[in-house]
Amino acid sequence: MVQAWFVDPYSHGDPRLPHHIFPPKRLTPDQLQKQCEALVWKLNSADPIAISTRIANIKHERYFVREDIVEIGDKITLNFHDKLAELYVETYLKEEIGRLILDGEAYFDVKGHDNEWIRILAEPGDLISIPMEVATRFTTTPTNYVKMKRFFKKEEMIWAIFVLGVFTWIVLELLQRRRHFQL
Ligand code: KMT
Repeated sequence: MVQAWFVDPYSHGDPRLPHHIFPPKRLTPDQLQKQCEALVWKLNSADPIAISTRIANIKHERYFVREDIVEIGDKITLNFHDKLAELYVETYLKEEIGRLILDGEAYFDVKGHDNEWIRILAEPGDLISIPMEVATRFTTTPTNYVKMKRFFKKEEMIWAIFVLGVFTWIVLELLQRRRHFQL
């Protein structure tokens, strides 16, 4: 089961530590979904075909059409600690994003309906989908490294611009031909 728990609002140390409240209060995936709409899946089958099928089903269910791979780490990211501080600032997504952890570890914090932070531990094989317009922030764990595949609902803007460009060109060409025949 993907691990999630309530964050202690009075604990202000290193964000990469777990920051459990005392005693710890954990959430099941169902409770997590009720509290903050985040969806989680543990893809831990030994069978790679079963995993690909589950990913394909989740992509289909959530309408994920585009994906990329990102990684962040103290050995590969320039100004790693500044970047981490930037990613820990509360933000709101413009669209739902799914993230499948490929390597390393991270925490995704999501604000629940009662305005308290909930921390999701993201480990290899975990797929976490955070909805749009929900407060969220990110940090690695003290392992200082994570690699993940992200899933998006929208095609990249560049494709939209390309398609619009081709469409405009076709319309202009047709108009020009029409004018040519009318002369
Ligand atoms: C994101 O989408 O920016 C993240 O998941 C943060 C970590 S990877 C740069």
